[in-house]
Amino acid sequence: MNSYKFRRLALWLGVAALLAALLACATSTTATPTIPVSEPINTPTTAGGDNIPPTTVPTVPENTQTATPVPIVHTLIPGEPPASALSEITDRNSSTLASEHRANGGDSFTTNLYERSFNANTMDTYFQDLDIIRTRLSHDDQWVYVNISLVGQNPAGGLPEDYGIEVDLNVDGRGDVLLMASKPGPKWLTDGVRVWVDNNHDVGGTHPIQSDPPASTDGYETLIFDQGIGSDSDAAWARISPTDPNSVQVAFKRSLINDDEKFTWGAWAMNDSMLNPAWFDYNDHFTAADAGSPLVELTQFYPIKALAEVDNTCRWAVGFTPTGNEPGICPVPPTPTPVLPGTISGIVFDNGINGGLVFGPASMRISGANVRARSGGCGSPGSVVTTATTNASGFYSLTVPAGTYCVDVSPSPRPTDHETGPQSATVTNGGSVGDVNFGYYAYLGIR
Ligand SMILES: [Ca+2]
Ligand SMILES: [Ca+2]
Ligand SMILES: [Ca+2]
Ligand SMILES: [Ca+2]
Repeated sequence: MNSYKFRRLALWLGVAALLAALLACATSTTATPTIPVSEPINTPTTAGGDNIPPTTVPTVPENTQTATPVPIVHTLIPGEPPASALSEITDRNSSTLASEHRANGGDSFTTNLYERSFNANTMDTYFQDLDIIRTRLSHDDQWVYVNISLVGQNPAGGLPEDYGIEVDLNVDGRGDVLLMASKPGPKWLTDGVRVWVDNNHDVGGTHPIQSDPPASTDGYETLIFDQGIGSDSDAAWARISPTDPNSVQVAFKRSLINDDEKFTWGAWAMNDSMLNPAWFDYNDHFTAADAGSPLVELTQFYPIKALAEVDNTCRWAVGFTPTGNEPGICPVPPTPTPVLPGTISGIVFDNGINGGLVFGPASMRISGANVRARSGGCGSPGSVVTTATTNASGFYSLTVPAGTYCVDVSPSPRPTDHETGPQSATVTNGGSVGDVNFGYYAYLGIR
């Protein structure tokens, strides 16, 4: 081998070695962490019309300076929501009046409540996949699950709109966390799921829930979770319910709301064009005239205009019983007064000969006497409600619901010629009437 050939061989060997080293280097820097997941994550799905590209974290491997997208790795995927709900909300179904181009109630612009599953201005297109009828929230140790049921799927199939919830952690009416999922697919995915918070506490403007436009606020200004990108890549997910094609399910980690156990929440469904976190509350961003109304009786505002293709629910409580005064809370049904038993009590006694009918220290107590309460006053008593037998101290106690009763001792325990007659007693709910005593004595003397 002459020196030229030797130099060329050496050059080729050097280039080959360099290439091998570069290859080894690139392979090692693009290896993804090997935390196992039980199913494919963050792959685009064709079901439900999902056209969201896979979420990637751009990284630049050392030495190569070539951007290699690395799929987000998930370590924890939501499971199945617990069977029992902690909190449920029903919402108006507007399909019944959709042919009349109007909502079935349930819309109150002034209090941030919308029932607008229609197109703007004409309201001649009704969107059943934007019409919430029921929502339920449950949680386990790790996750909060919300199921949002719509009237039906999109005519083209699936639920290709934006669905989510708003959480008011301190129950002041000012929403604190907004989670929205766009075009959920059949499996739990973080794709399309975003979470915003309101760090400067101006959602709802001066008066949360109440309308006070024009808004000079930024609403939910901070995006803390963007389709798997955030401090916790597993924080929030969505899917179409595997058991109900008309329901969207969202799941988020309880840590996302600081493991708060007392809050209010409500659900939203809207067209993507209407979702703007800076617009919360929508009745601050729009004026009533601009927004319009889906209620034909509000002739000044009907039909819906700028604020269209939106449905939401009133809010309900988790972890406490609402009083009805919480801002945005659903109507609280009046609590029926609990029915509490009351009592009528007294002593049955014998005052001997000429002893009168007043109970005193010398009275002899009669045990085993049968005391009864009949319904109504003694003017015209009704049937026997309850009876009691006097104890060794002559004492009796009748347990009765609130009402007026005629109380007497029957049969008479003493064959005497003087006795206390039947007595009327009125008992309030849970109240007690005492000293309804019955005495006996025999009269001896000149009549
Ligand atoms: Ca509805
Ligand atoms: Ca709040
Ligand atoms: Ca407001
Ligand atoms: Ca804000």
